[in-house]
Amino acid sequence: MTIGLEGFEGALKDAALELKSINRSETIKLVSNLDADGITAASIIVKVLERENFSYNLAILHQLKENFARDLASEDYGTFIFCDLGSGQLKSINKHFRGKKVFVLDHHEIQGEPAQNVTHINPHSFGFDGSSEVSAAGVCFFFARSMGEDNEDLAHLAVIGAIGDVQEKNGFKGLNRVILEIAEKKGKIKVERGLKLFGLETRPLIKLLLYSSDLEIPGVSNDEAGVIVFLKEIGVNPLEPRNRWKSYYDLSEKQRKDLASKIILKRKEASIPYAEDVFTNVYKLPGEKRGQFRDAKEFSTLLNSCGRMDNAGLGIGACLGDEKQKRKALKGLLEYKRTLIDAMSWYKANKGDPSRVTKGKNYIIINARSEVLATVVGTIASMITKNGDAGRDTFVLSMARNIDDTTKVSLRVSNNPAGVDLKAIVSEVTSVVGGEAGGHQYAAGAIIATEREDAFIEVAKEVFNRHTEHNKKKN
Ligand SMILES: [Mn+2]
Repeated sequence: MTIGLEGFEGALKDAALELKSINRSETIKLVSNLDADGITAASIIVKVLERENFSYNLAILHQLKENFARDLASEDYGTFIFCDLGSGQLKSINKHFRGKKVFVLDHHEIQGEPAQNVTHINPHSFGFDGSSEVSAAGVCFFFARSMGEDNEDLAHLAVIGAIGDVQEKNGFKGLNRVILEIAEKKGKIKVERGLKLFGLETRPLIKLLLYSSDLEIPGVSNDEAGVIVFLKEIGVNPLEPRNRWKSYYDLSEKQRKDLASKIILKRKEASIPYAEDVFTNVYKLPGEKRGQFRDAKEFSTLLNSCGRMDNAGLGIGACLGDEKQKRKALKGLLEYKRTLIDAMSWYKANKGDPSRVTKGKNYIIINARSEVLATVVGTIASMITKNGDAGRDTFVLSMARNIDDTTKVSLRVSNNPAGVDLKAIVSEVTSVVGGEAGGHQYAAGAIIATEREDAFIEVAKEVFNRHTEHNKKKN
């Protein structure tokens, strides 16, 4: 295999020829992951299959566990395409999909070797880092492009997917940058600079400033009264004349500039390092009206909510521009937000109960059992890393049960300290207590047997404690 772009493109070309050679009377089974990257990846492939006149059937999974692979293989399809999963499960794919044609388009770490009938496209094979420079949607985009140049109009979906997998860090690198350039060239994405706050399109200004822990505005972030005072200081009424809450884009350009310079001033007064570092890239979809779908970051959040609410199909419809599905997806987002609010209320009500929430020096461990939806425990852990409950560099481990005697475990850490690898930590714990680990450096998780919950917590505590020891030595 040739390393680098040449090798990658060569392999993509071969894979494209292979797909094109399949009989159009066959129905192809498409299997993807339920997060924003998986949904955008699937959307790209759906569009390609439609353009190539294939019929397809879609399945969305959390994770390609061995028994899912076995069940899928028993379905009556001759060709399978896996997106955003599969590279870590080559062994079970080889075993169960003998005699079937399989495509794996993934960016996770590779475990094992593909069998003869498995066309495996993964950037790691060509020297690219799949965790930071291309997502599964990106891999699918490059594949789509080698199927036909007209598919370049799907580039924005790969940008949204990469954002969903946290590969955007004040810009993109590597293959993601190539994708962004194509998206810009095609008029599908326009890059602007905006305040480093989430929800510029849709959040009321008050909430935008209140939940601004990524930006740190002294006296304003996490301080409701502080937000009101601050808005008064800069002469902004948070309400519109029609009594609707104003969002960032309701402000005039002058007001927006004013807001930014006042934020910088507050940060300078509090001697925050890099006080002027308040802007970030905003990726706008120029074809969209103001709102959830115009900002790639907010779009990706919406897709995540579709996946977590068991509505990935709506997300795919939204990606492909179906207005009705977009409206439904927005409704689903409201429902998702309510689910999160309920889950956070559960956490607040139970955080004093040591049988449910354990706090250590550098960790918070939450076992919600069946009291919180398993698909949102990861998001809850992320929220707790930001809501002030977790100090600096604090691990937040959360777990909740699935319906099949398994438990979903999620791990996050506040401030994302360099040198901490959550995927490695989860893998270490599962190697002792069993279960299947997955994820990335700053967002990892596992599926374990429910009866192993306590064992998992005990081993995780040991690993977290070792991290404090390590930090003490370092300082
Ligand atoms: Mn992914």
